[in-house]
Amino acid sequence: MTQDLQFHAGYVGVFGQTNVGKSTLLNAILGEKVVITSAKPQTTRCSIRCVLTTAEAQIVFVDTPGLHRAKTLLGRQLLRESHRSARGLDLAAYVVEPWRRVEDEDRQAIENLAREGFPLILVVNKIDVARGNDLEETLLAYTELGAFAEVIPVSARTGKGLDDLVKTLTTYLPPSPALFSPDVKCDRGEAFLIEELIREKATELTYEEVPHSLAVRVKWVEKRDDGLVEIKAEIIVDRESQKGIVIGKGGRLIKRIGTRARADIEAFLGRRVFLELAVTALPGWTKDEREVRELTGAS
Ligand SMILES: Nc1nc2c(ncn2[C@@H]2O[C@H](COP(=O)(O)OP(=O)(O)OP(=O)(O)O)[C@@H](O)[C@H]2O)c(=O)[nH]1
Ligand SMILES: [Mg+2]
Repeated sequence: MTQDLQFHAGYVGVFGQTNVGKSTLLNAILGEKVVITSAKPQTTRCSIRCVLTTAEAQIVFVDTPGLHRAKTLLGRQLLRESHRSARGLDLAAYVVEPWRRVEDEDRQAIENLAREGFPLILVVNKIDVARGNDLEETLLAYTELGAFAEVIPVSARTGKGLDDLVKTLTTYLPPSPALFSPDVKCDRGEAFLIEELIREKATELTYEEVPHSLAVRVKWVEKRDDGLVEIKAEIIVDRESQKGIVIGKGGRLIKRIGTRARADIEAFLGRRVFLELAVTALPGWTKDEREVRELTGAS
Protein backbone atom coordinates (compact mmCIF):
# COMPACT_ATOMS: atom_id res chain seq x y z
CA MET A 1 0.00 0.00 0.00
CA THR A 2 2.18 2.85 -1.28
CA GLN A 3 -0.25 5.48 -0.05
CA ASP A 4 0.25 4.35 3.55
CA LEU A 5 4.02 5.02 3.41
CA GLN A 6 3.33 8.74 3.52
CA PHE A 7 0.33 8.54 5.78
CA HIS A 8 0.60 9.64 9.41
CA ALA A 9 -1.68 8.68 12.25
CA GLY A 10 -1.71 8.88 16.02
CA TYR A 11 -3.29 10.02 19.26
CA VAL A 12 -3.35 13.64 20.38
CA GLY A 13 -4.54 14.34 23.93
CA VAL A 14 -6.35 17.64 24.43
CA PHE A 15 -5.80 18.95 27.96
CA GLY A 16 -6.34 22.19 29.84
CA GLN A 17 -8.41 23.80 32.56
CA THR A 18 -12.16 23.46 32.51
CA ASN A 19 -13.99 25.87 30.19
CA VAL A 20 -11.01 26.89 28.04
CA GLY A 21 -12.82 25.55 24.96
CA LYS A 22 -11.27 22.11 24.35
CA SER A 23 -14.51 20.48 23.21
CA THR A 24 -15.56 23.51 21.14
CA LEU A 25 -12.17 23.37 19.45
CA LEU A 26 -12.61 19.70 18.52
CA ASN A 27 -16.07 20.29 17.06
CA ALA A 28 -14.66 23.19 15.03
CA ILE A 29 -11.77 21.06 13.72
CA LEU A 30 -14.07 18.15 12.87
CA GLY A 31 -16.64 20.48 11.27
CA GLU A 32 -19.52 18.92 13.19
CA LYS A 33 -20.79 18.48 16.70
CA VAL A 34 -19.14 15.38 18.10
CA VAL A 35 -18.78 16.39 21.75
CA ILE A 36 -20.86 18.63 23.96
CA THR A 37 -19.82 22.07 25.22
CA SER A 38 -21.19 24.67 27.61
CA ALA A 39 -20.44 27.94 29.34
CA LYS A 40 -20.54 26.08 32.67
CA PRO A 41 -17.42 24.34 34.00
CA GLN A 42 -16.85 20.56 34.03
CA THR A 43 -18.93 19.77 30.97
CA THR A 44 -16.82 16.91 29.59
CA ARG A 45 -16.93 13.97 31.98
CA CYS A 46 -15.00 11.21 30.26
CA SER A 47 -12.34 10.90 27.60
CA ILE A 48 -13.80 10.73 24.12
CA ARG A 49 -11.85 9.92 20.99
CA CYS A 50 -12.72 12.13 18.01
CA VAL A 51 -11.23 11.23 14.65
CA LEU A 52 -10.15 13.59 11.88
CA THR A 53 -9.13 11.88 8.64
CA THR A 54 -7.47 13.97 5.93
CA ALA A 55 -5.61 12.95 2.77
CA GLU A 56 -2.31 12.99 4.67
CA ALA A 57 -3.17 11.87 8.15
CA GLN A 58 -5.56 10.60 10.74
CA ILE A 59 -5.55 12.51 14.00
CA VAL A 60 -7.29 10.78 16.87
CA PHE A 61 -8.02 13.55 19.35
CA VAL A 62 -8.73 12.56 22.92
CA ASP A 63 -11.05 15.12 24.52
CA THR A 64 -10.60 15.13 28.30
CA PRO A 65 -12.40 16.51 31.37
CA GLY A 66 -10.95 19.93 32.20
CA LEU A 67 -8.70 20.47 35.18
CA HIS A 68 -10.30 22.17 38.18
CA ARG A 69 -10.13 22.24 41.97
CA ALA A 70 -12.15 19.13 42.71
CA LYS A 71 -14.52 19.53 45.63
CA THR A 72 -16.64 16.45 45.11
CA LEU A 73 -16.24 12.78 44.33
CA LEU A 74 -17.59 13.45 40.84
CA GLY A 75 -14.96 16.20 40.41
CA ARG A 76 -12.16 13.88 41.56
CA GLN A 77 -13.35 11.19 39.15
CA LEU A 78 -13.13 13.72 36.28
CA LEU A 79 -9.51 14.49 37.20
CA ARG A 80 -8.66 10.79 37.38
CA GLU A 81 -10.17 10.33 33.95
CA SER A 82 -8.08 13.21 32.59
CA HIS A 83 -4.85 11.70 34.02
CA ARG A 84 -5.69 8.31 32.54
CA SER A 85 -6.10 9.91 29.11
CA ALA A 86 -2.37 10.72 29.02
CA ARG A 87 -1.55 7.05 28.43
CA GLY A 88 -0.55 5.93 24.96
CA LEU A 89 -0.53 9.37 23.33
CA ASP A 90 1.78 10.48 20.54
CA LEU A 91 1.53 14.11 21.57
CA ALA A 92 -0.58 16.48 23.60
CA ALA A 93 -2.19 19.85 22.97
CA TYR A 94 -2.45 22.00 26.08
CA VAL A 95 -5.23 24.55 25.64
CA VAL A 96 -5.26 27.91 27.46
CA GLU A 97 -7.09 31.23 27.24
CA PRO A 98 -5.27 34.46 26.33
CA TRP A 99 -5.28 35.90 29.86
CA ARG A 100 -1.55 36.73 29.91
CA ARG A 101 -0.35 34.66 32.85
CA VAL A 102 0.36 31.06 33.73
CA GLU A 103 -1.69 29.88 36.68
CA ASP A 104 -0.28 27.43 39.23
CA GLU A 105 -2.72 24.74 38.05
CA ASP A 106 -1.47 25.14 34.48
CA ARG A 107 2.17 25.02 35.53
CA GLN A 108 1.57 21.79 37.47
CA ALA A 109 -0.42 20.17 34.65
CA ILE A 110 2.21 21.11 32.07
CA GLU A 111 4.99 19.67 34.26
CA ASN A 112 3.05 16.43 34.63
CA LEU A 113 2.42 16.16 30.89
CA ALA A 114 6.06 16.99 30.07
CA ARG A 115 7.12 14.00 32.21
CA GLU A 116 5.12 11.67 29.94
CA GLY A 117 7.76 12.19 27.25
CA PHE A 118 5.60 13.14 24.25
CA PRO A 119 5.84 16.55 22.54
CA LEU A 120 3.59 19.28 23.93
CA ILE A 121 1.87 21.85 21.73
CA LEU A 122 0.47 25.00 23.33
CA VAL A 123 -2.86 26.09 21.87
CA VAL A 124 -3.98 29.59 22.88
CA ASN A 125 -7.72 29.55 22.20
CA LYS A 126 -10.33 32.37 22.23
CA ILE A 127 -8.05 34.86 20.50
CA ASP A 128 -11.27 36.47 19.19
CA VAL A 129 -11.74 37.96 22.68
CA ALA A 130 -8.10 38.91 23.30
CA ARG A 131 -7.53 42.64 23.77
CA GLY A 132 -4.40 44.77 23.33
CA ASN A 133 -1.26 42.76 24.10
CA ASP A 134 -3.14 39.85 25.72
CA LEU A 135 -2.04 37.33 23.13
CA GLU A 136 1.61 38.42 22.96
CA GLU A 137 1.92 38.39 26.76
CA THR A 138 0.24 34.99 27.02
CA LEU A 139 2.59 33.53 24.39
CA LEU A 140 5.57 35.00 26.21
CA ALA A 141 4.51 33.72 29.63
CA TYR A 142 3.99 30.17 28.35
CA THR A 143 7.07 30.12 26.12
CA GLU A 144 9.19 30.95 29.19
CA LEU A 145 8.24 27.57 30.68
CA GLY A 146 10.35 25.94 27.96
CA ALA A 147 7.94 22.98 27.72
CA PHE A 148 6.38 23.48 24.30
CA ALA A 149 7.51 22.27 20.90
CA GLU A 150 5.07 24.66 19.18
CA VAL A 151 2.78 27.50 20.15
CA ILE A 152 -0.37 28.08 18.11
CA PRO A 153 -3.01 30.81 18.60
CA VAL A 154 -6.54 29.87 17.48
CA SER A 155 -10.18 30.74 17.84
CA ALA A 156 -12.53 27.78 17.94
CA ARG A 157 -15.36 30.29 17.52
CA THR A 158 -14.15 31.98 14.31
CA GLY A 159 -12.01 29.14 12.97
CA LYS A 160 -8.87 31.25 12.88
CA GLY A 161 -5.65 29.22 13.14
CA LEU A 162 -7.35 25.81 12.95
CA ASP A 163 -5.78 24.80 9.61
CA ASP A 164 -2.41 25.74 10.97
CA LEU A 165 -3.06 23.68 14.11
CA VAL A 166 -4.06 20.58 12.12
CA LYS A 167 -1.01 20.93 9.84
CA THR A 168 1.33 21.29 12.79
CA LEU A 169 -0.14 18.34 14.69
CA THR A 170 0.17 16.21 11.55
CA THR A 171 3.92 16.84 11.34
CA TYR A 172 4.36 15.36 14.82
CA LEU A 173 2.45 12.14 14.16
CA PRO A 174 4.35 8.96 13.31
CA PRO A 175 4.04 7.35 9.86
CA SER A 176 1.24 4.83 10.28
CA PRO A 177 -1.79 3.50 8.45
CA ALA A 178 -5.14 4.82 9.62
CA LEU A 179 -6.20 3.58 13.07
CA PHE A 180 -9.94 3.99 12.51
CA SER A 181 -12.09 3.59 9.42
CA PRO A 182 -12.25 7.01 7.67
CA ASP A 183 -16.00 7.37 8.29
CA VAL A 184 -15.60 7.14 12.08
CA LYS A 185 -15.80 10.50 13.87
CA CYS A 186 -16.14 9.35 17.44
CA ASP A 187 -15.37 6.16 19.36
CA ARG A 188 -18.59 6.29 21.37
CA GLY A 189 -21.90 4.83 20.31
CA GLU A 190 -25.07 6.58 19.23
CA ALA A 191 -26.79 6.28 22.63
CA PHE A 192 -23.86 8.00 24.33
CA LEU A 193 -24.08 11.05 22.06
CA ILE A 194 -27.86 11.22 22.53
CA GLU A 195 -27.37 11.20 26.32
CA GLU A 196 -24.70 13.86 26.03
CA LEU A 197 -26.86 16.13 23.85
CA ILE A 198 -29.69 15.93 26.39
CA ARG A 199 -27.25 16.66 29.22
CA GLU A 200 -25.87 19.63 27.27
CA LYS A 201 -29.32 21.21 26.99
CA ALA A 202 -30.19 20.50 30.63
CA THR A 203 -26.83 22.01 31.63
CA GLU A 204 -27.48 25.14 29.54
CA LEU A 205 -30.86 25.69 31.16
CA THR A 206 -30.00 25.06 34.84
CA TYR A 207 -27.79 26.86 37.34
CA GLU A 208 -25.57 26.61 40.39
CA GLU A 209 -25.12 23.01 41.54
CA VAL A 210 -27.79 21.53 39.27
CA PRO A 211 -25.66 21.08 36.11
CA HIS A 212 -23.14 19.12 38.21
CA SER A 213 -25.91 16.91 39.59
CA LEU A 214 -27.24 15.80 36.20
CA ALA A 215 -26.75 12.59 34.31
CA VAL A 216 -28.74 11.17 31.41
CA ARG A 217 -29.61 7.59 30.58
CA VAL A 218 -31.19 6.53 27.30
CA LYS A 219 -33.72 3.80 28.13
CA TRP A 220 -35.02 2.93 24.72
CA VAL A 221 -34.43 3.76 21.03
CA GLU A 222 -36.63 2.52 18.23
CA LYS A 223 -36.00 3.34 14.59
CA ARG A 224 -39.43 3.01 13.04
CA ASP A 225 -40.08 1.98 9.43
CA ASP A 226 -41.69 5.36 8.72
CA GLY A 227 -38.33 7.06 9.44
CA LEU A 228 -39.20 8.40 12.86
CA VAL A 229 -36.87 7.55 15.75
CA GLU A 230 -38.55 7.14 19.12
CA ILE A 231 -36.30 7.79 22.08
CA LYS A 232 -37.07 7.48 25.77
CA ALA A 233 -34.53 8.91 28.17
CA GLU A 234 -34.30 9.90 31.79
CA ILE A 235 -32.54 12.84 33.32
CA ILE A 236 -31.10 11.80 36.66
CA VAL A 237 -30.69 14.30 39.49
CA ASP A 238 -28.84 13.97 42.77
CA ARG A 239 -31.66 15.05 45.11
CA GLU A 240 -35.45 14.84 45.21
CA SER A 241 -35.66 18.65 45.41
CA GLN A 242 -33.86 18.99 42.06
CA LYS A 243 -36.58 17.08 40.23
CA GLY A 244 -38.94 20.03 40.40
CA ILE A 245 -36.21 22.40 39.21
CA VAL A 246 -35.53 20.35 36.09
CA ILE A 247 -39.23 19.82 35.36
CA GLY A 248 -40.01 23.51 35.93
CA LYS A 249 -43.35 25.21 36.52
CA GLY A 250 -46.04 23.31 34.64
CA GLY A 251 -43.33 21.18 32.99
CA ARG A 252 -42.00 24.17 31.07
CA LEU A 253 -38.27 23.59 31.61
CA ILE A 254 -38.24 19.90 30.74
CA LYS A 255 -40.15 20.84 27.59
CA ARG A 256 -37.51 23.39 26.59
CA ILE A 257 -34.73 20.88 27.30
CA GLY A 258 -36.58 18.35 25.12
CA THR A 259 -37.16 20.76 22.24
CA ARG A 260 -33.50 21.82 22.11
CA ALA A 261 -32.19 18.27 22.51
CA ARG A 262 -34.52 16.93 19.84
CA ALA A 263 -33.25 19.47 17.27
CA ASP A 264 -29.65 18.41 17.85
CA ILE A 265 -30.45 14.69 17.92
CA GLU A 266 -32.34 15.06 14.63
CA ALA A 267 -29.32 16.79 13.07
CA PHE A 268 -27.04 14.03 14.36
CA LEU A 269 -29.24 11.09 13.26
CA GLY A 270 -30.50 12.77 10.09
CA ARG A 271 -34.02 11.57 10.97
CA ARG A 272 -37.09 12.93 12.69
CA VAL A 273 -37.11 12.21 16.39
CA PHE A 274 -39.79 11.75 19.00
CA LEU A 275 -38.14 12.34 22.38
CA GLU A 276 -39.75 11.45 25.67
CA LEU A 277 -37.97 12.72 28.77
CA ALA A 278 -38.54 11.79 32.40
CA VAL A 279 -36.74 13.03 35.51
CA THR A 280 -35.59 10.58 38.17
CA ALA A 281 -33.90 11.27 41.50
CA LEU A 282 -31.04 8.97 42.37
CA PRO A 283 -30.19 10.54 45.72
CA GLY A 284 -26.46 10.88 46.31
CA TRP A 285 -25.32 9.45 42.95
CA THR A 286 -22.55 12.07 42.66
CA LYS A 287 -21.07 10.73 45.91
CA ASP A 288 -21.23 7.06 44.97
CA GLU A 289 -18.08 5.79 43.26
CA ARG A 290 -19.86 3.08 41.27
CA GLU A 291 -22.75 5.28 40.11
CA VAL A 292 -20.34 8.05 39.13
CA ARG A 293 -18.28 5.67 37.01
CA GLU A 294 -21.37 4.25 35.36
CA LEU A 295 -23.16 7.55 34.75
CA THR A 296 -20.17 9.47 33.42
CA GLY A 297 -19.07 6.86 30.87
CA ALA A 298 -15.62 6.74 32.48
CA SER A 299 -13.00 4.51 30.89
N1 LIG B 1 -15.10 33.67 22.56
C1 LIG B 1 -14.81 32.37 22.45
N2 LIG B 1 -15.44 31.48 23.23
C2 LIG B 1 -15.11 30.18 23.10
C3 LIG B 1 -14.15 29.74 22.16
N3 LIG B 1 -14.03 28.40 22.28
C4 LIG B 1 -14.90 28.02 23.25
N4 LIG B 1 -15.56 29.08 23.75
C5 LIG B 1 -16.59 29.07 24.81
O1 LIG B 1 -16.00 28.60 26.02
C6 LIG B 1 -16.97 27.88 26.81
C7 LIG B 1 -16.43 26.53 27.22
O2 LIG B 1 -16.32 25.71 26.08
P1 LIG B 1 -16.10 24.12 26.17
O3 LIG B 1 -15.67 23.69 24.82
O4 LIG B 1 -17.25 23.45 26.80
O5 LIG B 1 -14.84 24.07 27.17
P2 LIG B 1 -14.03 22.78 27.68
O6 LIG B 1 -12.59 23.21 27.79
O7 LIG B 1 -14.31 21.60 26.84
O8 LIG B 1 -14.64 22.60 29.15
P3 LIG B 1 -14.67 21.25 30.06
O9 LIG B 1 -15.31 20.18 29.28
O10 LIG B 1 -15.47 21.66 31.25
O11 LIG B 1 -13.26 20.98 30.43
C8 LIG B 1 -18.23 27.80 25.95
O12 LIG B 1 -19.12 28.83 26.38
C9 LIG B 1 -17.72 28.07 24.55
O13 LIG B 1 -18.68 28.66 23.69
C10 LIG B 1 -13.51 30.72 21.32
O14 LIG B 1 -12.65 30.45 20.47
N5 LIG B 1 -13.89 32.02 21.52
MG1 LIG C 1 -15.14 19.78 27.29
